Amino acid sequence: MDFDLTDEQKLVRETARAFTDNEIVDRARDNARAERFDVDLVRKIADQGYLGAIVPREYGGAGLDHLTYGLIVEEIGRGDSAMRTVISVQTSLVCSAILRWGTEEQKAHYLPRLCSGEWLGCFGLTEPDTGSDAANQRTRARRTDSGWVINGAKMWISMGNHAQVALVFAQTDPELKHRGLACFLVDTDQPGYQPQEIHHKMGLHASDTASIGLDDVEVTDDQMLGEVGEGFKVAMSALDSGRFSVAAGCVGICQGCVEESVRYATERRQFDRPIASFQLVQAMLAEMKVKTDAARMLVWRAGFLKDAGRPNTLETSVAKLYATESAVECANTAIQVHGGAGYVDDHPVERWFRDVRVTTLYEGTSQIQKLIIGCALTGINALVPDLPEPVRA
Ligand code: COS
Repeated sequence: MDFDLTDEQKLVRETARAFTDNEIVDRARDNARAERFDVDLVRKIADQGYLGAIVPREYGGAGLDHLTYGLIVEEIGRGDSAMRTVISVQTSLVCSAILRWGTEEQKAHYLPRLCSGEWLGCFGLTEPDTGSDAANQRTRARRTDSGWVINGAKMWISMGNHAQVALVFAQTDPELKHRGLACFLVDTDQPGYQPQEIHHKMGLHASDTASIGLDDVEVTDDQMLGEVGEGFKVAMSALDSGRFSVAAGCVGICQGCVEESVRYATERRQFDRPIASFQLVQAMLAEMKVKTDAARMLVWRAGFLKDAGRPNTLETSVAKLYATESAVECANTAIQVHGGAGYVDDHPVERWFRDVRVTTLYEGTSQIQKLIIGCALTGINALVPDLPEPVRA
């Protein structure tokens, strides 16, 4: 087993680290305070090639492997989860879905624009009444002579107000349950696409979050991504990449918590000595360090499996579960190390604490990750109402 990164991976990581420190860190607090979705910064991130890191070069991407993509996302995640969310949504949820399920025409049309940042994309799966039970879509797509008409509503959609293209999941035939779902590439300037900003979030204040009304949105057949009935698999495969990306971003938060806490603890003096000299403070630093390293290893393992083309849904859920929960704990611990200073936004730990909380909720709650893991271990899907025959017997 080789834990060394290649020279290219090291270079990409160093570049992403420098970019984060030079361009993102200083703006993160001001953008959060102003609740500003920083389009200028998004453009810079796009110019770095970070919006299409895993998209092949022929479609305008950087053609990098997943492990390297994870290194970039970790660095950006350390700087600002709001900007990391842009990368995760654009690259993992939108680009990876188009790459895997799109026709040649769809790939050629959408991917270069998304990778360059000319367009942003969003992922319309969650609805006001449909969260964890993603198959149970209330949004409907009705067949017409010329294509489809979509009606429904989406909720908690990152970049829903700024995106030019939205992946919209809709039910074509409720009797078919998850096998009736379809995914549509909706141009957001189409009549009937009605986004609204969601305010007063706990964190991610610099991230654009929307609720979206879909009122008689007419789409053509060639706006469908995949076939009728493949929508659920489009969503799940995209989430396999999205969860990896969220996990990598959370490793960045963990790492940031360690670095900021060590720095603060060595500078801050109490009882005539740096607080870093106290065993109870060192214990907190050690706990964060262990969680950070373990989370990173799990993310790297998931990335390795993706790059090897091997099944990785289980390992991705393990990484997502552990990295997000660890980041929540690290942010909490980092505030403890900072004491009162950690309770205001002079230090990034305050923002990390608020921003990280959503990561155990979105792209599948921790409870959903545990059910995916439990199902892989036992062969029993806890969400199926009737136990399969051999298990019942
Ligand atoms: N990739 C491709 N296909 C997948 C898949 C994956 N990772 N996971 C499941 N599928 C397929 C299954 O193979 C099955 O296919 P068939 O129809 O051929 O049998 C189908 O999808 C249904 O799978 P399953 O029975 O496991 O679905 P469930 O409804 O029991 O559970 C969970 C699916 C709970 C895992 C899913 O609904 C989920 O992830 N929910 C959370 C949604 C979420 O993350 N929301 C956040 C939105 S983004 S902010």
